[in-house]
Parts: sequence; C-alpha cells; structure tokens
Amino acid sequence: MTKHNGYHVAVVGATGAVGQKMLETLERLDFPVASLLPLSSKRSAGKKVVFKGEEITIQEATPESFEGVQLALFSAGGSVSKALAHEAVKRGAIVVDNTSAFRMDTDVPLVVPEVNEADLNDHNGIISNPNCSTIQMVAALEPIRQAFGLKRIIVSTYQAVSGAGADAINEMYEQSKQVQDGKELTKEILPTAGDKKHYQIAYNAIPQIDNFEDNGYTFEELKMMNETKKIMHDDNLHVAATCVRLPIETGHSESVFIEIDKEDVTVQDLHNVLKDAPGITLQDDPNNQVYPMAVDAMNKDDVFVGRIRQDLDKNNGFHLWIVADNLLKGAALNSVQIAFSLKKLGLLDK
Ligand code: NAP
Ligand code: 12T
Repeated sequence: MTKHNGYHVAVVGATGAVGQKMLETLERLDFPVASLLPLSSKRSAGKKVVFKGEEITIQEATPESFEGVQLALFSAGGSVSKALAHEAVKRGAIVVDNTSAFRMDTDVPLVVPEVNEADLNDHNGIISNPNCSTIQMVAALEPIRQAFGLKRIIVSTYQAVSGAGADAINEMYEQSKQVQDGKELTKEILPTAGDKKHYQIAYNAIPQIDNFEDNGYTFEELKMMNETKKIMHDDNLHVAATCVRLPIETGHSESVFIEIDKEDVTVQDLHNVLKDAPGITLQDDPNNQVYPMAVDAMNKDDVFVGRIRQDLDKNNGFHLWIVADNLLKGAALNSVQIAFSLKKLGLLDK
C-alpha cells in the first residue's frame, strides 16, 4: 500500500529552526508522504503546521506517537533522540536523527548521500545526519579525495546563529537593536545554551560552539574531526578544526587547508573535479570577484566552493572557501536526501 501512496512520516521538533525546514523540504522535493505527523514538546502541542496546503495539529512526542510511523526525522535535541529514537525503531520506524546522540556509534551509519550512501545498507533502525559543518566540508572534499587522495585537513569555521536554534536567531537580532538603541544587552543563549556564561553575539566573533572538552577543543570541533574520519572511512586522515560563531543568520562558511596525496596537481585540476561533482557549485573567479558568500548560499541546496589556491610553500597543499545553508544541506535537506536514498535502496519498504 505504501509503495503507491507514500510513507507515514513523523517530524520530531517540527516547530524548530531545522524541523520547519524539514517540512518545507519534504514538500518542495515531493517526497512521497502518505501522512505527516508533526511532533514537539508539550509547549507547542495543539499548535498547527501547514504541510502541502493542509493544516495539521502538532502533537506531543511520546513513545506511542510512533505507532504506524515508517520514517521519523528527529531534530529536537540529543536528549529527545536518546529518549525516543529507540521507541520509534521498536515500533517499526526508520529514524533519521539530526542530533549528535548516536553519530559515533559503530552500528549507526553517518551519512552524506553524495559521499557514503552505501553505508545506509548497514543500518539497524537509526541513521545519523552529521553535524552541519561536517556535511558541507566532506561534500566538497570527497571528490578531491577520490581523485587525488587526502592526507590532512585544517579547517576554521565562520558559523551562523541559526545553527543554535530559533531562540539564538532572535537573540542576535534583539542584541543588534539593543546596541543601536544604546540599551543593555540581553545575553541568555549564545555561545551555547548549556554553558555557564553567555556573551554578546551582535557585532562580535565567538570562538566557542558547543561545550568545551578536557582536551581544550569544543565539542563542535571534535564532531567535525571525528565525523569526517567516520564518513570518509579513514582513521589515518589528520583533521583539526577551530569553530567560530559570527552574527550571521544563516549560512556557514569554512576556510579549509588540505594536503592531498599527489604532487603536481593544479588549481585547474581541482576545478575540473569540483565543477561536475554532485551537489557542488564552483564559484571561483577572482578576476571578476566571484566567490561563495553566506548571503548567496541562504535557501540554496548546493555547497558552494571558491577561493581555491595552491599553497605557496607546499606543492600538495590547497586552500578553499566552502559555504552552505546550514539549515538545508547542513541539516534538513541532508536528512530528506537520506530518506530518498533509503527509498532508492529499497530500505523503506521492508
Ligand atoms: P530549535 O529551533 O530550538 O527547536 C527545537 C525543537 O525541538 C522544537 O520543535 C521543540 O519543540 C522541540 N523540542 C524541544 N524539547 C522537546 C521535547 N522534550 N520533546 C519533543 N520535542 C522537543 O532547535 P533547532 O535548531 O531546530 O535544532 C534542534 C536540534 O537539531 C538541535 O538540538 C541539534 O541536536 C539538532 N541540529 C543539528 C544540526 C546539524 O548539524 N545537523 C543543526 C542544527 C540542529 P517546542 O516548540 O515544543 O519547544
Ligand atoms: N551546538 O547537531 O550550535 O551537532 O550551531 C549543530 C549545531 C550542535 C549538532 C550549533 C550545535 C549541532 C550546533
């Protein structure tokens, strides 16, 4: 029956910055949805979302919510995923989880379809969507790795506030206004809701995303480092990250240095590899001031790559600038693409 009418789909966190984009993306890409179940906390239960022109009442997410659900897209934070993802799987659903709850579990595929779609075949009910900053980086670097090998990545990020949720977007705009009006600033969320101190994001740059770990890296930085090795199936790849939050609504940018495995590769060779790569748009024409920018990437599906330069000291070193919409390719779109891949591989119809 479902083959013809589509699937029974739940979106957990449907009122959130990512959840809203999941609903939009399922509709825009015409994923076959037989029924849509928007779930949230008690706070938003009873409110309505619009899906394909129809108003649907949001329900509180409970274990029983998942009876009859075939596909559940989770984006309501790690604790919600830990409490409910297995409940959904127990009831027959496949879970695509946007949180960091299960990403490094050995029995959970961590998937960017352009890079490692086949890993989906090994799933045990839960599939993890990588961190937003990881996704756009591996999507751009995998074609280079395939062609020339990859030894090392050093990345610095310039991340938008929408990655930290709807409340963080509001905090940035409120503070911007407070600065302009000469008022005292409200500082409640950024750099990260779960930490002790909160700093101004308006007109600032904050070198902290997520909490600090004992080794001095933030968890966001470690996510990029560990997830990249897992997705590329290469424990010997050297990866180091510095993650910074900027007062940008949406669109993460990354300055990336790579060392490839071949000598005598040129910028033109990298252009040739990237210009036909799936999900990548090359924007690299310095003579005409063409390069990717966050404001241009907003609401776009692709990952944008430019500023490609050969290192002047290291023949096998290259510098790139990689930009994507963190709520789309970084989160909702990648999850919906995973859903399409599951369908293509016949994994949703079991
Ligand atoms: P957000 O705008 O703050 O939205 C949070 C959503 O979670 C809301 O829909 C909220 O519902 C729901 N929620 C909160 N507590 C809940 C509970 N106990 N039970 C059910 N639903 C609950 O956050 P967001 O930016 O959309 O991000 C949500 C999560 O997605 C993040 O915590 C993170 O784990 C993940 N994420 C991943 C990436 C990535 O890199 N791939 C990027 C961004 C976010 P109410 O309306 O009822 O409060
Ligand atoms: N703290 O799902 O704050 O790993 O931008 C994504 C984004 C965690 C995640 C952020 C975060 C994730 C953020």
